[in-house]
Amino acid sequence: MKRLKHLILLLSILCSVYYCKDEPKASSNVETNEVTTKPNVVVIYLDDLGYGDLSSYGATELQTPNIDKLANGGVKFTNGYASSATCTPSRYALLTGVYPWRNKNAKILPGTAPLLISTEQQTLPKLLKSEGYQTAIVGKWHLGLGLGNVNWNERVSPGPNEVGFDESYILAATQDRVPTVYIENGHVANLDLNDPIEVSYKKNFEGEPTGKDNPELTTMKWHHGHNASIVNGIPRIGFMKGGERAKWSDIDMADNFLKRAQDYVKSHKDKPFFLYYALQQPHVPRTPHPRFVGKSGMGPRGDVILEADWCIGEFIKTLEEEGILENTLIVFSSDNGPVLNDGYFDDAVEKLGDHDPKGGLRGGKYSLFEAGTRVPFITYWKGTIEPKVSDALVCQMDLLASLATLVGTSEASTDSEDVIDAFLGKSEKGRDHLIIEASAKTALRTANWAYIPPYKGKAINQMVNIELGNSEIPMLFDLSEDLGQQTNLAETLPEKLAEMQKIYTSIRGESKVEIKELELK
Ligand code: NG6
Ligand code: CA
Repeated sequence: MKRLKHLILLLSILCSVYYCKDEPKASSNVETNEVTTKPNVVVIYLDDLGYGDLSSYGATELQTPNIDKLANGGVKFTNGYASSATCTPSRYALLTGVYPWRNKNAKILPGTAPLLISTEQQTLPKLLKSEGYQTAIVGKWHLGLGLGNVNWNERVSPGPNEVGFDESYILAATQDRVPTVYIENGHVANLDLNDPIEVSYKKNFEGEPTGKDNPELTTMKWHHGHNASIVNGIPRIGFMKGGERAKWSDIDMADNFLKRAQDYVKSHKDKPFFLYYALQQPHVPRTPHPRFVGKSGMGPRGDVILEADWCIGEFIKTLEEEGILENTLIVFSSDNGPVLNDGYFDDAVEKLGDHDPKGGLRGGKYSLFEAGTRVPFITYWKGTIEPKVSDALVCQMDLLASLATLVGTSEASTDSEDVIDAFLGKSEKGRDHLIIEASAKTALRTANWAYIPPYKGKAINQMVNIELGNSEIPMLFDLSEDLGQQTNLAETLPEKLAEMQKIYTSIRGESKVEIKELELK
């Protein structure tokens, strides 16, 4: 009998060894014997993509098959949020897990702003690095660089490499702001030191043409703002001189970032990595590569969305070819909601046709209404996440605490909430509430309700033609019945209003927000 037991034990050991050997490994960096796995993590982040801009989120006039594959093969969130209705604060929250309104400087930054994240602060890349990850950013940064008065001809620091990224290849601020050069690990890429770069947001450099004074030199026309230095025929925000060799080519930007992201994956696949792939589309200036020009029939805004979709398809192909798609958690989202005319005449309004970038929501970029912050939000992990649509309330800020749990550690010192089960599609439970932000003004979102406190200021910003969410009276909306926020229930439901105000004040405090008009100039 004892012998038989031994034989069975031996057989089962042999079997399991054989099984392990033959089972296809998802990737060389999977540690099969660990309870917590350490998948690669890729955050694919678009700039100004609206809730309704993808065919998987209801668009009928634009087809985005590659992003749709993620949405339909992973968790497609319907209540997924950027923390803010503009770029810098959303990216701050994404990387630090901290509400941007806690940092008074977390607003749209000029290209010369100092680094917004303290080098002492916890960040997503730092956290993953401490768990053995390699970390990198490719794409848009817009979180400031240096300590002020940056000399762009020396190493610019602190920057991404000082807050957790081992490697960085970035555009400093936005595609419409100077300096219009790539920065690699703190150094302006391809800079000729005999032609040094100077940058100013205060005054022009003598003899340099501007969009305002030299319209004959521009190929893209400015509508509001964007009338300072001209680079590649496009007038920008801010003044810049020199650095001719280092200037980027706008039409090649998407291909360039894609190649960098692909090369990173290829050269780092043997150990877990975190890659923040921050595409520049469909922010202005919209400069599709000639391959995509005219493809959407919607002008450059539609064309660059198709371009971004193609890039993402190519990027995923690389993960597949390198054999690591099944060991990579992909998070897809956008930093804020959509805008059509954001400062250039580029046919975004004229050629929109029946497309609704807001997907039925109210407002848009810069707005406290839903379209400002509710964005496409997808988690995809082939073979691990089951496809589903989730209504859980989640925010990009929650990645910090959630990924901490995923990789076997914890992070409780920030505003980030652990909703990893929602991200993995195992639970419908997200956050109970979320404070959203637009130009330092804040509002509250709970599972079905939106509360916007009264704010002074214009109801509509005429330049961008977007309702900002300013109103003299409080606003309360039942989103389960009224997604488009058409019926203000503040007066009819005083108890609900009081309940929402109480939650809001408990998080936000009584302090009055300083009311400033949008920095659109
Ligand atoms: C605004 C710009 C807008 C865009 C935005 C930042 C003007 C008139 N408008 O100030 O074009 O650059 O800043 O967008 O200059 S974000 O997505 O990076 O937040
Ligand atoms: Ca943005």
